[in-house]
Amino acid sequence: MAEYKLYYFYVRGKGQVIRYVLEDNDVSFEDILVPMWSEEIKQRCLSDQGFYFEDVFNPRLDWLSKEWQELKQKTTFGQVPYLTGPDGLELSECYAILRYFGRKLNLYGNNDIEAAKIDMLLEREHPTLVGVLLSFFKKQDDAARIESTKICDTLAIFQKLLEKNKKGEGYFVGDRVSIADYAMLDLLDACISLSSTMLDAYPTLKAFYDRMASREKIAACKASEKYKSFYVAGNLGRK
Ligand SMILES: N[C@@H](CCC(=O)N[C@@H](CS)C(=O)NCC(=O)O)C(=O)O
Repeated sequence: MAEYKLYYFYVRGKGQVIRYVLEDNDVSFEDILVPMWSEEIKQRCLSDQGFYFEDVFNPRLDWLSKEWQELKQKTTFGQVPYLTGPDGLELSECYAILRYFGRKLNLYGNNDIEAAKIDMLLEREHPTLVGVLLSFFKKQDDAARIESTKICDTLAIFQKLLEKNKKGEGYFVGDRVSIADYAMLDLLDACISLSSTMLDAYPTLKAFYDRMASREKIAACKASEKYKSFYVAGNLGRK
């Protein structure tokens, strides 16, 4: 039996970074893919090529699938990702889950300073990811999405920070992979979904992305039918 159960929707969204960490570090887990929408809303998402709505944090109850309505009552805050594990562990908030595995799997730097730098990166990366994900819920063209998320400015800063550590040829912090690197991989995936050429202007970041994406277990995960079926965000607009 798997040690952990990770509940999330069949999208990358806020769940994929946790999946990457678990897959890449051989953690036994059951990836429970919950259908988010009722069949009617799902079809609307798919036929609209993305259902556009503002109230993503408070969707109407009757839009949700029966499975999600039921599970929602059991989760800590009525949202996913949600993790259960040994000794009655129940965790919500995706970066609390990420940090838990960071500590547990020794992916949190070699000392306090490295851990603080990892935290600093996560504190900026997470709202950036959320901004990109939310932009997919708005009916606007990609140029407006890129402009409104200020993603280009943020990527330029992330690239500079990466280059400050061992000329940008390794990881974001220290000399081994950390949860900050998985979070950056996940953010860069979302950027590529926004624009397939987005990383071309950031060669050091692009090389980092290629290194992370070609780690054996990450590459296997990305090549899987399950991963390929995932949409980037919950409005099912694009992969
Ligand atoms: N602050 C939470 C937010 C989680 C969240 O927004 N979850 C969304 C999916 S990404 C959700 O559960 N939406 C469905 C709902 O609210 O019914 C986190 O970072 O984990």
